[in-house]
Amino acid sequence: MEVYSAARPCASEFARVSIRFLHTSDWQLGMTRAFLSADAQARYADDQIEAIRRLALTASERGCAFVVVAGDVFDSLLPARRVITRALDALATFTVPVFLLPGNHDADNPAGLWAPGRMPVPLPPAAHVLHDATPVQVPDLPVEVVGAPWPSRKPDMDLLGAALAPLDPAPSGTLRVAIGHGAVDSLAADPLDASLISVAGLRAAITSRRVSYVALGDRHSVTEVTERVWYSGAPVATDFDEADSNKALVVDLDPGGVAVEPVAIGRWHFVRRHLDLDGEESVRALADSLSSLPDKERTVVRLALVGTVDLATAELLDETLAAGRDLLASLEVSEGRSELVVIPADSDLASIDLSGFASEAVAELSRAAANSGEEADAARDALMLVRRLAARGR
Ligand SMILES: [Mn+2]
Repeated sequence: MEVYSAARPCASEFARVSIRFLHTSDWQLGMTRAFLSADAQARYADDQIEAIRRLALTASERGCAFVVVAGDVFDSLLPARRVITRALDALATFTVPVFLLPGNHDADNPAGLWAPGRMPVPLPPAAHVLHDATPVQVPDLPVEVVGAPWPSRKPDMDLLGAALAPLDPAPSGTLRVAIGHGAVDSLAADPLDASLISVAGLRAAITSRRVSYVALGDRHSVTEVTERVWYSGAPVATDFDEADSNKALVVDLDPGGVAVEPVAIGRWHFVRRHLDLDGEESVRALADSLSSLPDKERTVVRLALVGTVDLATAELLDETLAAGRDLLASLEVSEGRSELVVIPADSDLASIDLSGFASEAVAELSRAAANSGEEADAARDALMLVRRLAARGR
């Protein structure tokens, strides 16, 4: 393959070729999350678009010669028009070539957005969609990229392995960057998945100099598979259990080595806490830990609560959760994982200063509240209401 026209360097110059590029993936544009309120969802969508501009800025500030996006640029096959238009507008801020790979979420097929005529506005000139596995010359650089786009959501083969197998070794002095999407077999949850990427195959491709670096997408956390095979993780966190998202990778590559530096992009956080509540002190500790969270309006919290608490503690918990919901992107108490029992204590009832008929009613409610079931729940709610009314009367 003829890769240059003018000013072709001699072989000894080729040997010194060194290149810096930005590796990102899993933008998941258009993703919606059921647990986000409407305004938090809008903030998330805005931040995903802003992350594209931030990637462009990072590429230019860090002197990256090009950018690879290793799949799942969009979260669905055919996202809303507005999602695409905003994405393309942000893509136009890149000043270097950007190679976009269709992944499992945004597979390249006739029903998808990458099909001819589907884009509501033209792609910016810097953006190149990898529709097949033909090596593509990066303009003006001794670098080729070769991608393995997903034609469907469930391919029955190792697409990246198939893309790299027929390649000749990269011409001397040319660096070749492979771009793939999907789980590698060494980290797979399902070892029988036919689409798994063979790590042995990638190692063989690197050893035989068919490729110098493999840029992967699919895992949303920065993950080193081998020295020259990395997942970049998502630039904006998408879910719980992502150990290291909100990043992209600045990659320095030369024939002799590679240096990979994760850089911060996004600011969304997904936090899970399991708490054993036993009194007001434990709820105050929860309140403190919620109020010390950074980026609250971009933080999703899911609590699992267990323990036995009195009415005063349950009231404080309700207030704490209400305040948390005002500030956080989302605050949920996981129903399946929570087992919080509210049992009125004598101290709860002592604060209710009632006499006669009303006092007998409270005593009856408190007996009912000690049981379990719907009636007991109603009795506890009634007691909390009485406590609030009594407190207001004081
Ligand atoms: Mn993904």
